[in-house]
Amino acid sequence: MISFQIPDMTCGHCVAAVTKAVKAADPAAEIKIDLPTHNVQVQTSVPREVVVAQLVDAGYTPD
Ligand SMILES: [Cu+2]
Repeated sequence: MISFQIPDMTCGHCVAAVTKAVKAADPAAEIKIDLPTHNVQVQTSVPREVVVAQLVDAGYTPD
């Protein structure tokens, strides 16, 4: 399980974009997003930096 804070994820569109980015890194990933706290939890077998790279590509700044 890896976890990110994404402060610039602020609405439903962002949730969809973040989900899509994570799925691009790992189509089998399980994603839990809590929008009010900007927290994203990902159950995946790919390295954290691979997921981060996709999120950055999508225009977000995961922490
Ligand atoms: Cu948004």
